[in-house]
Amino acid sequence: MKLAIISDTHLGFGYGSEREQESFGNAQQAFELAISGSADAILFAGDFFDSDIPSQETWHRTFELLKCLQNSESRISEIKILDREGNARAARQKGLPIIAIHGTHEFRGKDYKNALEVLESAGFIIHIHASKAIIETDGEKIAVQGLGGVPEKKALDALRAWAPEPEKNAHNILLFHQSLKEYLPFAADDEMSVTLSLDDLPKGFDLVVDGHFHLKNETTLANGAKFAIPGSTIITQMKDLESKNPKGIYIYDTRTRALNFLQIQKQRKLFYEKLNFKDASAEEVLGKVEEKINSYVNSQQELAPLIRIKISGSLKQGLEASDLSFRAIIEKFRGKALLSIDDGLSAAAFRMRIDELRALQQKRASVAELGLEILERNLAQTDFNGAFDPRELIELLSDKKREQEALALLLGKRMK
Ligand SMILES: [Mn+2]
Repeated sequence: MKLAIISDTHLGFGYGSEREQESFGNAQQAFELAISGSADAILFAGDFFDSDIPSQETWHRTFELLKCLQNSESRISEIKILDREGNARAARQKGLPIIAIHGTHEFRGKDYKNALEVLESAGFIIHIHASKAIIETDGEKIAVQGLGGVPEKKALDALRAWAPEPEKNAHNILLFHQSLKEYLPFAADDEMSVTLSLDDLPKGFDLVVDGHFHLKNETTLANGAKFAIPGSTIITQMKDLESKNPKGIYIYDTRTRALNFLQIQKQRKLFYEKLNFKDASAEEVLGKVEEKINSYVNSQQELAPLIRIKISGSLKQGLEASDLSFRAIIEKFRGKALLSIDDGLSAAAFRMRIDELRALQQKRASVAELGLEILERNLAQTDFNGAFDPRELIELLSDKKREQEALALLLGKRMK
């Protein structure tokens, strides 16, 4: 049997932004890959939706999207679901079955219905949570057991309480949606509370699938099981690693145990660039940023690329980060690129000033002296050099009545 393995479609991601169609477009392609890859069923590892309470627009588009599965042929006529207590129910779904667990994004408290339970009620998917789905076709028996996403702190307890046993005389697959200690460098922002590691996973499964991580990964576990992270079908975080890992789905063959990764054809590219400056002018920073963006943009791109530029270093003295405006650049590339410019220059300049203050404080100078010393040092590196007496300026500024004179001193000298 061939099974498509898909995860983290995040339907509804970017709602209200230029990217609001993307999660649906990518999920559509992922499902089409499953169909063209002759999958008999789809296994989904959580975060189908981006939000626990999807908008009406998201529901509507989701129903439209899932029609392609409903209209697709399948050899599987019935799937038997067994809950923890062994109670069975027959789950029927028109077309190509999709067996899904919920993710952390759909997680809701036990008294509430999550979005995937709603989708199951509407007949679009089969939702499992701490339960198993048995598929029997052409003499093959596949048991898919799944645990939906729970808060990381509770993951180990939840897994131990559930303690799934592999089904006898079947090909056994386990689905879950959590962080793992071994993959923390790629993890989201929940690293502090991760409780699960690969060693905690139940034994005796042929294939173990984890959602949640948005970068695909596959390995073989110490106990011989295949382990696969399909990754998300959409870029949700503009991290460097996402720029190097195209999105797609797995097709898994239960007879050969081969995992085949198929890329989504039309997907938005992410370019990630770090730029460092030292005592740079505004022109230099803006020029370099524009040059970088230009090198990533071309007219053949069907989807405007995401370009993230992380700027660090220092501006030349006398220039504030607030003097630097990227508005013109963002305007220039509107429609051609989706820009995210992370300006770390201000932080650097600020930190430098704190360091200066600390050094001066150790000299136990008076506040006025500190002010003068900072002013002199900064002026020495600007075009103002020697244009007026800094001490005179500080004295004028320290006397409330003479503020106008201080202003005249500055303006007068500058106008020369
Ligand atoms: Mn996710």
